[in-house]
Amino acid sequence: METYDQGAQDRAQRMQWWHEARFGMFVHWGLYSQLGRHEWVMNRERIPLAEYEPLADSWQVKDRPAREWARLAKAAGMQYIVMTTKHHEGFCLWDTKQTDYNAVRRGPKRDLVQEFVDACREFGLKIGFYYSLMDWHHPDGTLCVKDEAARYRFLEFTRGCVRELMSNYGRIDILWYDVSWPLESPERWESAVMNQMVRELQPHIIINNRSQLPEDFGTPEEHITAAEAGRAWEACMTFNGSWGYMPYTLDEDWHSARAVVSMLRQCTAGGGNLLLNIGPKPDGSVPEPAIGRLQAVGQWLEKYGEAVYGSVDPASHPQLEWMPLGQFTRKGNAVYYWVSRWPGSALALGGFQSQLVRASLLGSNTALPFTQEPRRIVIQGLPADNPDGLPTATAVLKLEFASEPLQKLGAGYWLPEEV
Ligand code: FHN
Repeated sequence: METYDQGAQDRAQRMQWWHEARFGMFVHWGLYSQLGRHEWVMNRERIPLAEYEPLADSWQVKDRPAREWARLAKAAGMQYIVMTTKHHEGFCLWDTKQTDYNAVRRGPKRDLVQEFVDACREFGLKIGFYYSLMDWHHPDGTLCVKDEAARYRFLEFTRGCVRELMSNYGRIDILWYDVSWPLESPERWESAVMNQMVRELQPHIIINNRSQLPEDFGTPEEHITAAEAGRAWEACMTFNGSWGYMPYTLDEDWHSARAVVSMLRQCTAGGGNLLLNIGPKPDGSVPEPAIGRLQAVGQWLEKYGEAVYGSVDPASHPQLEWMPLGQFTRKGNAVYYWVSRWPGSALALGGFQSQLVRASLLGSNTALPFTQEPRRIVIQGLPADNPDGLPTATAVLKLEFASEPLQKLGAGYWLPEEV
């Protein structure tokens, strides 16, 4: 059955900023952060509700930690933040009338969503709300799958929560649904009705695919896989294997700044976005391993961001080949070669059939001397050492061609079709 796509008409216009933003911060923060054993701890350890609920009163939060996240996101070159307003545990971080199990009535005695929104606006970041449809705390959260009255009550609760989030905090840019267990179809969730309400309340909003409707973008998780041409997508990735705070990790468990740059290249090359997660400590502080890494990524983006931000073209069409010293992204007739293994003062690229007009190192606008034969470009005048130092050690060359760049390198050598 063809699903009515209510956001189709103005999707390109609504999503232009999001595509050009490329890079966002994901924040998983809730009662589970106090236990430090992953955000699924309640489920995986089958913690009795009587033992888990008191976490709502013991949760102590420092003064406005969201300003720390926003400042770091800005420094990292991130353009938007998506924060958990309610995760599977069912605890609401905002001033909701749907349940007393919330951060204003219990523990922090503050509207943590309001603080998050204020911080994003202070630092000029777009605002995303994560909302878990699955709810382990609500009495109808499981019953809804086999009891029609329970499903009605649970959908009233769900729509009530989403309506509050879309009505009480000003302009919200992204709605990031998650885990639509246990109802098995968008019809049973009545997702189209709910998302129509969302779009009426927030006409410019961008909605992900996890209310069981495709909506505006796909969400590959913990892997970077480009969607089919024309479909927006955002890879969401943990920093250390856990979305929620997890102190039981080694430094080696955290993706390096160099790995994050590589993720950015994969996302950019496929025309997608990267949503990289931090799991703040219970008081809201950012785990130390994330801070240095994100600052290094931000310094890299200050120098090489031209290859990442803005409108990009898939590096897979027309064909650009895999190369041993680096990998490509593309904007029209310009190709960006992200060199992660520096060759020294000269660099050769085989197989380009388009006329190279200019070669330069991003970060210095100096044209580099080059030669181009039918199958081979050699760029000279490069620094002996990688101009991008540790920890990212990934410099970017910009190659401007006279026409759409086309590279062809068969498995053979000097084959006729390469001439
Ligand atoms: O179960 C959740 C998980 O805890 C986390 O929130 C991720 C983030 O995309 N989503 C679900 C797993 O797909």
